[in-house]
Amino acid sequence: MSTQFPQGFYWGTATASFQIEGATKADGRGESIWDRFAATPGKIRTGETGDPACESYHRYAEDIALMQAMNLNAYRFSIAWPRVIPDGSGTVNDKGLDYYDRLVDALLAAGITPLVTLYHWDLPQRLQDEGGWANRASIEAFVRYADVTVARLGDRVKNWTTLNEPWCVSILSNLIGEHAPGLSDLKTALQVAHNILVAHGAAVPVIRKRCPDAQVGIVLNFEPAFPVTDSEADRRLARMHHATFNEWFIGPVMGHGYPQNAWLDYGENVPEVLPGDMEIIAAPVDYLGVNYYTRHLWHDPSSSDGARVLHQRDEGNVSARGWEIYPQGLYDIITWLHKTYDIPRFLISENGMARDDQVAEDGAVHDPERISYIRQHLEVVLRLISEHIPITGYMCWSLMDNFEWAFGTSSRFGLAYVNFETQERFLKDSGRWYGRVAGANALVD
Ligand code: IFM
Repeated sequence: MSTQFPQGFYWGTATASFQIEGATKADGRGESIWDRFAATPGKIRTGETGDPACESYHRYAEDIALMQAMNLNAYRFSIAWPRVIPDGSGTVNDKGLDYYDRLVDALLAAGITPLVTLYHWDLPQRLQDEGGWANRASIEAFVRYADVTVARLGDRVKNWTTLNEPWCVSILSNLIGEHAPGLSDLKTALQVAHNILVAHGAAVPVIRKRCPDAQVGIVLNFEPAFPVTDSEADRRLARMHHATFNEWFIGPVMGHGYPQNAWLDYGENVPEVLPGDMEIIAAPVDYLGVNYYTRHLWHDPSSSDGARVLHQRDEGNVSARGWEIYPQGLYDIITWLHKTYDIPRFLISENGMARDDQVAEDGAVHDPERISYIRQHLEVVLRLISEHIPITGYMCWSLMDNFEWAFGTSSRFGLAYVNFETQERFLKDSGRWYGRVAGANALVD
């Protein structure tokens, strides 16, 4: 198999506004649900807030220099809605948009294509006070925010993603409660999941109208699920994970609706769906962003007596987050998506590894496990491309260590190391290696 990637392949990294920008009160930015959540004692493992994060609001030129040092030709980042419309639905804050103007111009001047995500979780707090995504008013507010933002940047930004990981926005944030706003209610979570998909679908034509030559898509996170044994209980758990985690989001977006098994299982908690919603959600997209990190194994010990073991977690092969490293899962997910849905193009919009990085005596960060992780996943990408599946690029999560949500700065994913005391950033071994790969447009040693 060739180690060469197609010409024009996007080599990049991904970040999100709240995770890197800092400056949470600068230039009229409003409060987001993550400001409120992070300021609540006990919510963030290391007790940090979004300030200073990586101070990218002021240090974006340093970030771009890192990208240039890695020969990257694309950058996936998100826009902070509360910078653009501080209370979510009221006055537009030009100073917030000015920041993204500067960032986009600097990226283009460096030969780096901006891939912009409109919503990576920093909902304006005022909208949450009015019910958040469970309130349909947020849909309208999001569409207006998308319109305003694309109107300003659409002359230069041609790649637009509506949302990042609606599973996290809904289930992780409103049922599991690990993310802002930190609720624990299934009915709310499912209504959030539905409304945010409607917001995605409603924004797609608005983005196209403002930017007729735009490529518009959505980013979903996927996890293939496997039963540990061949017991019916384990198989059912794996099936339901697939339905609720994967199909629940991609199904409606691609016009297949919600998976019936999960819909029945959710019983009276299913969301209210208004006439026309499913058609809105299924607005045609140009690409699907796939975020992939790990697989999920399911086991019910109480009903697996005598059952044959099918899949076992490889305990010696996990990241610092405890996520099993399973590159084959990326192959499984993309081939399943390709066969099941009519998806024009794929972008690997996130993939990367948390590691307990330490600065060595020689002043460098040696992270061979991360290199191996990325290499194995890039081998899968090459295999998929050789099977004629259109994959346009690979965005490593992440450009640099950053504010990893409930884990604060304790969970490092960066290709660049960040000293959070001094804000000094420099490439780890993985960043240098990734730069050689991007420069050669091929999987090199
Ligand atoms: O940091 C997150 C990112 O914001 C969304 N996808 C997963 C990453 C690692 O947890």
